[in-house]
Amino acid sequence: MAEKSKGSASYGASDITVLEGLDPVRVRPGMYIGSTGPAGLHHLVWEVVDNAVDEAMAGYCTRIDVTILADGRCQVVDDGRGIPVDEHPQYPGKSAAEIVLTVLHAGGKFGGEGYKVSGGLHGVGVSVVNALSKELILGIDRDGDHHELIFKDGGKPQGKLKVTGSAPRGRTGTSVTFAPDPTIFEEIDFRAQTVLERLQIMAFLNRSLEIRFEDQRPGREAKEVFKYNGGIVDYVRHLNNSKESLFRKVGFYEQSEEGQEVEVAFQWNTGYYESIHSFANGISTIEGGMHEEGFRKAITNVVNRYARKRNLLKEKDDNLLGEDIREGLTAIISVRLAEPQFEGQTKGKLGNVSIRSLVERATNEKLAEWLEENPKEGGQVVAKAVQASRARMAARQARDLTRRKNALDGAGLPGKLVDCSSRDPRECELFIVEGNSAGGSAKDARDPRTQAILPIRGKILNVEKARTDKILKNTEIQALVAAIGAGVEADFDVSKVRYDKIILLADADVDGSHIRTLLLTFFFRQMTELVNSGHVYVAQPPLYSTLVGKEKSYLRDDGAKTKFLEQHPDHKNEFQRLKGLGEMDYDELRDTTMDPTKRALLQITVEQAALADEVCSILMGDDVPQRRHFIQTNAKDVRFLDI
Ligand code: 0RA
Repeated sequence: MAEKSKGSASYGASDITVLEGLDPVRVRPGMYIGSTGPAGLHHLVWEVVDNAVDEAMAGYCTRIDVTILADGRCQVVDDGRGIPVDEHPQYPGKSAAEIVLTVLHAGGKFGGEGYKVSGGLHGVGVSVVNALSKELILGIDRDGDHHELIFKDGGKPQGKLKVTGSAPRGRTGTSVTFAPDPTIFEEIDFRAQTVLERLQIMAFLNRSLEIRFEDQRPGREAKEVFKYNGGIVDYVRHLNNSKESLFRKVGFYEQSEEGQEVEVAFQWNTGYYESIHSFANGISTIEGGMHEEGFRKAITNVVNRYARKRNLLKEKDDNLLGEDIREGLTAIISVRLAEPQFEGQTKGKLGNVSIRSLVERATNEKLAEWLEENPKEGGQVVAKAVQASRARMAARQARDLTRRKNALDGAGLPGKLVDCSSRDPRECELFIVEGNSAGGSAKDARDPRTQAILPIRGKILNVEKARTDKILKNTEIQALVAAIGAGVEADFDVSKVRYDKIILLADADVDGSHIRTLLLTFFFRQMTELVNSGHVYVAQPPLYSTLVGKEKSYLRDDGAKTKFLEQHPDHKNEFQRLKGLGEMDYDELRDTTMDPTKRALLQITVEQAALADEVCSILMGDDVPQRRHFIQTNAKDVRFLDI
C-alpha cells in the first residue's frame, strides 16, 4: 500500500489510484478469475462480453461482435452508449473511461440511475481484464467522436483518453481489444469452440441480441452469427432437437416484480431424463438454487392438481412425484435480480430466497393456465408422468434386489473387482478397464495399495435408451455401482464414493472410444454428482511408440508425435502404432498410463451441463445423421472422442 504523502496538499487523485490500483489482481489473479489456466483465460473474454450484454439488458445495445484477431488478440465491439468519456467527479483530470479500466469494481460506481450493473460473470469488472493484459486498446464512439486510450503492461494508461477522429455516422459504442499477458497465463491461445458455446448461450438468454463471432487466425478461420428472436424458447427447441419431443409446442411464461424477473420455457421429450437448466443474470447455476426449488415445487403441484381435475388421476391413486413429472422435461429457467448470491462448492447455486417465491408463484399461475389452454399436450404430460411412476416402482424393486444381492455377497463388492488394500478413499483409485486381457496387465501394473481394477466385459448398456429399472438389472452396471459404493441415481451419495479417482482405461481406437462414451454417459446420467465434483478421469494410453537408440519412447497422440519430430529432426525409425492395451507389457502400461508420477490423466469436467446433456443425447440417441454430423465436426475434440 502507498504511504500517505506528508504534505496534505499533495494527497490527491494519484494516491487514490495507487491505493485502489490493479496490482492485487496481478498478485492474485486466481482470486479474480478463478485460475490462470484455460478457464481463467476465457474469463477475460466473458468479462468483456458481459459488460456489453449488460448494456444490451439496459436496452441500449443490439449487437456484439467478438473477434479473435489474426495475431491471437481478442476484440469485443458493442453498439451501446459507449463508456462515458467526461471527467470523473471523484478523480480530477481523469476520464470516467480511464477509471472504469483502472479501478477495481468501478464499473457500476457511477452513472447513478443510468447504469445498474447486473451481469458481469463475477462482477469483477473490465479493469481485471486490463490488469491481466499485456496491452489493451479501448475505443469509444460517443457524441460523434472516436476516442481512444491504450493501456500497457497490466493496465498502465499511455496518456489520456483522446479524440482521434470522428465516429462513424451516428454510431455509439465501445470496443475493447486485449492481448492476455503471457507471463500470467499458462497459455494464451483462445479456443474458438469454448467461446462459441458461451456466446450461443448468451444469445439464447438475451432475446433478439445479435452476437457475431469471427476467428481470423490463419488456418482456423470461422464465422458465426447468433440471434434468437424466441430467446429461451429457441434454446429449449435447440436442446430437444437431438431428442424426440413429446409434442411440437414449447411452453413459455414470464413474470416480474420490483427488482426481479423470471422467464421459463419448457417442453417434454420422450426420453427418461430431466434437463432443467437454470441461469441467474445470464450465469449458469449448475448447482441449482432457489429459482429451481420454486419451479420444482410448483410444477409438481400444478400437474397433480390438473391431473385430478381432469380425472386422469383417480381419487384412490397416489400423487405423482416430482421426478415422475420431470421425466423427459427440458426446461430453461432464467432469472434476473439485483444482487445475486452465488453459493455452493462451485459458486453455481443461487441463494436468494425471494426469487423462490417469485418462480413458484409464476409457475403456479402460468403453467396451470398453459395446461388449461393446451389440453392435448396437458394429457400427454400426465400420461407420461403416470408411466414414469409405474417404472419408478419397478425400479425400486430392481434396486432392492441389487442391494439384497450385494448384502449376500460378503462385503457387497463384485467378484471381479480387484480391490486395493487402502481404505482411505482420498488416496484410492479405481481403474475401469475394458476387456479381460487388458484387465490382467492392469492388475500387474497397479500399485496394489491404492489402485483397484474393475474389468468390464464388452459394451455396457446404453443408459440413454433405457429406464432405470432396466439399467439396474444390467450386471456390468451392478458391478460398477457396487464397486463405487455410493448408490445410483436418486440414491447416489457422493460422500460415500470409495475412490477419489474413477479412471476409465480403454483402448485408443474406435471401440475404446465407444466404451468410454457409454461409461461417461452412464456417470453423467446416473451419478451426476460424481462428474460434477471432478472424480471422473480418462486415462491416456499412448498411441505410438518409437525407438530412440535402444530406448523405447511413447507418444500420446499425433500432436506429441509432431512435437517429437521437431525435437528429433534426425529421427529415422518408422513409428509403431499401438493397437490396444493388451499389446503392452505390464511395465509399459504402468510407466505410460498408470503410475501417478508419470501418467497424464484427463479430468472430465462439465462446464455447461446443458451442453454435456446435448452431447449425450446426440451420441447415444437415435438420430443417426445428427450423430454422424457431430462426430465429423468434433472428431478432433479430445474431450469426448478420438475417432
Ligand atoms: C458506465 C456507464 C454507462 C455505460 C457504461 C459504463 C458502459 C460500459 C461498457 C463496457 C463495454 N461496453 C460498455 N458500454 C457502456 C452509462 C453511460 C450513459 O449514461 O450514457
